[in-house]
Amino acid sequence: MKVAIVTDSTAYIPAAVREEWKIHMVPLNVVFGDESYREEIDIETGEFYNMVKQTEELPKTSQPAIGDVLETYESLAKEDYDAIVSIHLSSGISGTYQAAVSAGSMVEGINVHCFDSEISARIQGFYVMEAAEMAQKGASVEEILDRLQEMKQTMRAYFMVDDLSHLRRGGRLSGAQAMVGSMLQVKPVLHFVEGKIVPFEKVRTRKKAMKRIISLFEEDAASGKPIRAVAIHANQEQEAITVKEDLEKRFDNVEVLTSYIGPVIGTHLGEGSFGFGWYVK
Ligand code: MYR
Repeated sequence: MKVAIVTDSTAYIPAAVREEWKIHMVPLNVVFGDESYREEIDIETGEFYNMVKQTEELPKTSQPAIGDVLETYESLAKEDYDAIVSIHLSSGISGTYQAAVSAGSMVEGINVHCFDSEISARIQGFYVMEAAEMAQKGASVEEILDRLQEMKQTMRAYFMVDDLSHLRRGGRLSGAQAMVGSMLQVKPVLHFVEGKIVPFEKVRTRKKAMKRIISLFEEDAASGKPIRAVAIHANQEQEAITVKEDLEKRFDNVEVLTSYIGPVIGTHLGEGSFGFGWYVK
């Protein structure tokens, strides 16, 4: 069986890796005024953070048009694929997954199976890479979807933002409306519950929030189980590298990648945010 793997730009899998693993990508858009940029195609991450510093009007984001997703599926239907597995950022924060489901119901000649990662960024990318590796080995759709569900059982992620106003402005912070005013003064540790972003714990400083996130990981790492993790930065690469090196030195059962928060997720989190995600391999 030949299964095509599709994802969206917010998995932040670099172009060279996508090419090597035949991962097809549908971009979300970041919009500055009247200009719309397709993430990972028209705009680089570094360029995005510079633009945010230089413009007064803050950017907005938009999901891919159903027509664009459909075009991707139609071109795969014309190739020799038997089915498509399409993996997307959480349906609780974006309409992208729903757009994929709609496009999947319209395309002719191929079945599309959409997977809601209930997360985003390179943590979503963990699912994409696993699916791509399995697809290259000839796994069936059922085998791939079963494995993705299995991964979800141990997948954990926490993140912090330097300035909560971005998340509040974009309306992506749930379950904390009464707390939001007071939380603007703190650096809350956030996480996803049922696909939505909710506060996990209130912490006073950025340093303490980072420490708390890492301590949550250390609890799992201490089990000795083989763990794959990712440290995700928003324009502060050295911080992610330092976290990776420190953890890999201390835990020999742990592999830590580093990745970035690109324009679309960066619009909602802001520069200086930091995320950490992991699963038991
Ligand atoms: C859209 O316009 O459809 C895109 C909306 C994206 C919302 C992003 C909200 C923040 C996600 C944080 C992920 C953190 C992972 C460590």
